[in-house]
Amino acid sequence: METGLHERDRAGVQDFVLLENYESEVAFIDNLKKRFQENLIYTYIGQVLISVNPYKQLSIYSDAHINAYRNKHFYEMPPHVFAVTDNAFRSLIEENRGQCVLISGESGSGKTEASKKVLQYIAACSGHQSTVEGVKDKLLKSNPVLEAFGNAKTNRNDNSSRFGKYMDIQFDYKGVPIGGNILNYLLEKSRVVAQMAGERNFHIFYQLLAGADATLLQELHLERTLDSYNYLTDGLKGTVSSINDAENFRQVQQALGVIDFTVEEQREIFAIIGSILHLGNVSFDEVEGNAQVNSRDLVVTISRLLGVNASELGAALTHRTIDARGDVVTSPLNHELAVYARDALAKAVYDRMFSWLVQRLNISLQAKDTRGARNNVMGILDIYGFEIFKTNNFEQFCINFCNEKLQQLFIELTLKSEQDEYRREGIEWIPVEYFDNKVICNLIEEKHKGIISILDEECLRPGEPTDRTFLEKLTQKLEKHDHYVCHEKAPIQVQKVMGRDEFRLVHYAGEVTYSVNGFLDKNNDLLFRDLKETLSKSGNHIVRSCFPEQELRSKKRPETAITQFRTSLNNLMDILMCKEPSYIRCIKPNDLQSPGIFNDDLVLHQVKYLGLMENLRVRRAGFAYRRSYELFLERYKCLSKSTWPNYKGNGGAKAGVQLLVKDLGYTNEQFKMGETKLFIRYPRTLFDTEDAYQAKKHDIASIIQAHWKGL
Ligand code: AD9
Ligand code: MG
Repeated sequence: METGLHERDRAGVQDFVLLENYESEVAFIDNLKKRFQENLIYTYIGQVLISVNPYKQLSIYSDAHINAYRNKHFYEMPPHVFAVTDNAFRSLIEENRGQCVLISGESGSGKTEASKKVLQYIAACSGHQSTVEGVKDKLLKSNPVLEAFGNAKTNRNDNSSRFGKYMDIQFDYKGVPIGGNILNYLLEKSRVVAQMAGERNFHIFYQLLAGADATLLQELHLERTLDSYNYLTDGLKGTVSSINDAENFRQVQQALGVIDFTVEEQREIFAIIGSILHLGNVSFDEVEGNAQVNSRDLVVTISRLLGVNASELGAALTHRTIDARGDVVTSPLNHELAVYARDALAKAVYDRMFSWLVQRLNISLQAKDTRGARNNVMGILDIYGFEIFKTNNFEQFCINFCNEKLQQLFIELTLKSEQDEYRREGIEWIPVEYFDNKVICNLIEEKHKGIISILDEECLRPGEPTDRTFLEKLTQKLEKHDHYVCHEKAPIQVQKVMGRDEFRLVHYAGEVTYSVNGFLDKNNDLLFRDLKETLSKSGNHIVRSCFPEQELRSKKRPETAITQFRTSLNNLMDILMCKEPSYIRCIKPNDLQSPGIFNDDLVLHQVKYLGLMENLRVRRAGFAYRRSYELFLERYKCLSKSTWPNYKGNGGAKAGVQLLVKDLGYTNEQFKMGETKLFIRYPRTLFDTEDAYQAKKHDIASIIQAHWKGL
């Protein structure tokens, strides 16, 4: 662990604000690297925590570490996720201000691990009561369950979250956790039916096959061999060395028990997972253009597991009924459409079951007594980072849109609010330029004009809309936009690598080329009515509640996938906007998931798009630290005769601080007096004051000790 506040040579600086050459990217990377090599993975920019994934277990998360960070002021201890959490937690309890911890970074950078550390700290430090232990246990145990169903091995991360998660923890006025609530965002359900080379389906499928006992497997008609299931054979066949599926399955079962899932509910969940594995093996023959199910037995097995009628399921997999204003027509599907219907069924069942699971967790986490819980909420956001792949699809479009929104929030809450604070406090200073990505958010989501509106319009248009006609409309309407690049207008070198079915967006974090293939289908997210109807009558309670009958009766067209996503994101922004944010920016040091390797280029790219240089410039241009007069005076009053033991003059804390800083020898350049706060330009000044305070405290303690000894 770092020893002193300003040990800086070997270990670099622990707050970038202290960096001499703060405008240099090279110096920035160098500092991160120096620290990484010393296993110091955390560094601040003011209050923002930067975390570099060490890809190895460090002994910095023990109970002793938790205790060391408890109730300490932010900069008294080396940077740590515990310090950020402690700071947020204390603001929550002492000032009654709702908090949120926003964790961002690209895939594999350590967001989910960071979110678990936040939770670990909260569970250890918040109030204890026997009923509360239940709440804490449930909050902690929700993680393995969500990870089993929502995470998968990708080429970037063996435990990649394939959904976005926002978790609220509710506290009573004493700081005792009394409940929680989880919101889930856009599960990558296409993974259920197909995976890229080297990747896997969601963990739970492998866990079930490896960890279930013989009786459960028999009940589900499953065998342990992974090769038997088409939905598992696309990508990486088999197991992953870093993952123990069987052990994880036991943990999931145990966790489900703690979160009060009944035996029946657990049985139904695994029946659904089993049914999906079998569904992937259903194949079709085509006779005179009509699809026919190849194996009746398989359909019977699936129907038993899903609790539906076998012949009805067989018919629904090969037919489609359309209700056009009262004219009900049923027609057979061809082979291609039957495969489409089967996969759509697997995806829909899995996706809705996942949302059901979250809802069910929420019921279990619900606070029993919400008196006094108002405002006392701490949120933790762990959401997918910006993605640039070789081929980028609808999913990347949604994920990157989400990141634009979060960047917008970061600007609103950090860069803009920092500058607003100076204005409000009447502090003179020169504003810093930064790129405001609102223009890109608008390009995507503006009503009638943005990409989302154009996509939805095309999805709803009668006639024969296709991905290509969508692309044409996009280009027609947006070709003049600075952040939209179409094939025809692209610079020659870009054109060379861009297909005719692609468009490019200039995101704040870099340029991304999207292939329009599949945009319409994925946005329509169509599950044929026949299948919905069959499921709505299921004897499996979970399935039945996921496919309610009302949905069939509703005349309204269901909202498109992207519109649902936009609405849920905007709701999230509203939730976050009214809270005080803490930021954890995660960085991935290499692409190999290996310890000890620090790839400068890779890190620089992330530093740039996370906007860390801008963040530092704003922080440096202004004042590194600020404190309300009351807090500053209370802590350091012992350092001046004029304020010790109490300041008795007129003019309140502000006047007291004025005398105090004069006695401390602060120069005019080092500080400014705002309306309600003292602003200190360099952390060094504050460190010196803090050192003087520590020495004084020590002196006072020695005097008292000597006094008692002498008695
Ligand atoms: V993704 O967007 O969900 O694909 P994350 O969540 O950013 O991604 P994650 O937290 O899952 O990444 O971290 C990836 C792996 O890095 C973990 O499984 C750990 O093996 C490793 N890791 C991350 N943070 C730490 C840490 N603080 N200490 C040790 C870590 N290992
Ligand atoms: Mg994650």
